[in-house]
Amino acid sequence: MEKYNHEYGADQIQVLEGLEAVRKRPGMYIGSTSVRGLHHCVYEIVDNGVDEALAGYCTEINVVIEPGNIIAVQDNGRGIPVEIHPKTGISTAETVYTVLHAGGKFGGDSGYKVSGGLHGVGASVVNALSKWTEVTIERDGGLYQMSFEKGKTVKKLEKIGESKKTGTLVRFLADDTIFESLDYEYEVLEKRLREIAFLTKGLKITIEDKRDEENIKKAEFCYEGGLISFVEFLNKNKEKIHPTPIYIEKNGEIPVEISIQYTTAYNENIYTFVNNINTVEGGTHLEGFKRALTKVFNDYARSHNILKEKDNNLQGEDIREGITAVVSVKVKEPQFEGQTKTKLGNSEVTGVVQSMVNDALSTFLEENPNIAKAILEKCVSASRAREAARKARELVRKKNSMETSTLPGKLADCSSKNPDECEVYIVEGDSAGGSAKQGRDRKFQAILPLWGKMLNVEKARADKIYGNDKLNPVILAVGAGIGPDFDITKIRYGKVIIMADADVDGAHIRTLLLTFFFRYMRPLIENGNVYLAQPPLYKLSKKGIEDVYCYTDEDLDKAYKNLEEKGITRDQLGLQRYKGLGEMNPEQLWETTMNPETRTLVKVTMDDAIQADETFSLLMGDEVEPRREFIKQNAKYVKNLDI
Ligand code: 1YM
Repeated sequence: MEKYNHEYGADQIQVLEGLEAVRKRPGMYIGSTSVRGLHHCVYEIVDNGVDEALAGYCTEINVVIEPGNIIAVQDNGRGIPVEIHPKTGISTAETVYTVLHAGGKFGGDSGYKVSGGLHGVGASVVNALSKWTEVTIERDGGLYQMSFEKGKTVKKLEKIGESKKTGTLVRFLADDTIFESLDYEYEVLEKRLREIAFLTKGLKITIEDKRDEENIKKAEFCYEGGLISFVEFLNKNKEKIHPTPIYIEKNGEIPVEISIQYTTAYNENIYTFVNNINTVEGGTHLEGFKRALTKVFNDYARSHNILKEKDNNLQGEDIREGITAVVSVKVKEPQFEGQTKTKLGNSEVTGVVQSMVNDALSTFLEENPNIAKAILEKCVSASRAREAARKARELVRKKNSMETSTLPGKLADCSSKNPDECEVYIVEGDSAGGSAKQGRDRKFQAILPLWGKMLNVEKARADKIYGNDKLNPVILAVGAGIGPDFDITKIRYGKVIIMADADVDGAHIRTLLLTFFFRYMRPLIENGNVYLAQPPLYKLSKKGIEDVYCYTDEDLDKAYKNLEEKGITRDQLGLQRYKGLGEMNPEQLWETTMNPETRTLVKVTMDDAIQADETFSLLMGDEVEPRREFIKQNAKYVKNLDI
């Protein structure tokens, strides 16, 4: 066995100071110490395997969540180099795991790294933020291992056996004194790994959650179609305008890869990635794509007489109606801007994407006139609908401004007129609305009951939304207009609270309202004005003790245990399960769900809204199977699936 000798030299002391800095200010390196940051650690390690795949040496990455929230990531690449690194005097592998920002710089002849986490940090940061890390490398016929605690080497890289294979296995336990929680969400990791598989054509990625041995979850992703498969996946429940997604790519200085497919939906879904990172806030690549799209389709429409001389040009939004697209670019030195650092700032990218799409897409359209015609028909009808929507909006605006004093008939308004202290509960159903009206504090709480079948925002264009009799009360009550006219400074309530049953119908109405706010009153969500009320699921009662309300099944278990400790057994307790808000009397509703002193409100984030928007087409689509599946996964307490 060979062992690398070492003494702490000046370099090593610097290393320790570097890792100490990571532990002192983890947020600076990993974004946050919430579950988001926790998941980020997994991505950092996976990214090293993805880089190896992009370099052409790795075909498979396996991720396992082991019992105790230990993460194991294994790839079948070349294995991290094991020889002594000339600069640090320790093995390259140890260098990668202990020197901040080591990454590819130590990698010798490999090109630039295109994958890589949001914050450009790597293995050493994950190592610094872990209770322990263990790295096993198969390379050059040997099996090597090293381990660390809180980033410090406790076992130097050592050859522990022979191996004919090559690859790297990293296992780590994130430090629970740094992260708020170690509860990895399987679904979140699964979604991201699927995304990486789509973006890395041919790479096989597996995930397995072994934490609960009675409920082991696993998935395997490998897409030979790359972005085409991605778009097919995104559109799987939608009606398509052309059967196969369009695919264009260019492998220049800044490689660009794009896939596009139009559907009969009315919204646009453009996902953009830079070095495999989802740039949720868009940026220069998206800008270039949109500009080219608008130009190519207008040029085509003019030259093929679909737009006559007297016609106005189609607008960008007309051309993006119903589009699903994925834009993926690789940039050597990406600059990330924006609130969540997910907006590409490199200005040189706009022109590169724009000219590539100009060339490739116009060629595609010339070669596929039937597809071009089908898409342009949709664009032209979108442009007519936009004009109709503008007129409808104007009508609503006129009508609403003439009737400023006429609030919706069903609204029970509050007496205060100060938006900062006012809140409106949007309540599902008349009976719950009745209880809420009686139970509220009428000084600052308004109640707006909704009833009947809501408009399906997914299947209606903007012109049908303005003036719709189910949505108009919401628009009037909020009081700040809609769509491009929405003015956040005019909102009548600082809190818009959705109060719906904890069942399938409730989930449905919540998703629907969130989608509506997301698409037509987005600043309301961005500004943090939208909330979800949390009505209890159960009540435990017994003469002589105060009622105990439980909001989840876990709450109920805890409550039983607490009461047992006080000598009260289960069979002494009455259990009421609330099937709906309507079953609560006004006092109960006030106490559990409306009283600011005792209630829990969940603030809706943009992430929630995006999720709702994505869920929406699933829930509202014509196909029953995905809807049943969604509801099974999201409404565990629903016993009879009557859908
Ligand atoms: C499960 C995590 O880290 N795989 C991995 C990492 C490296 C290599 C191969 C690699 C890279 C290069 C040459 C190169 C890394 N090497 C380095 C460094 N999987 C995982 N697989 N040979 C092997 O980039 O030239 C950093 S990461 F710096 F040592 F080269």
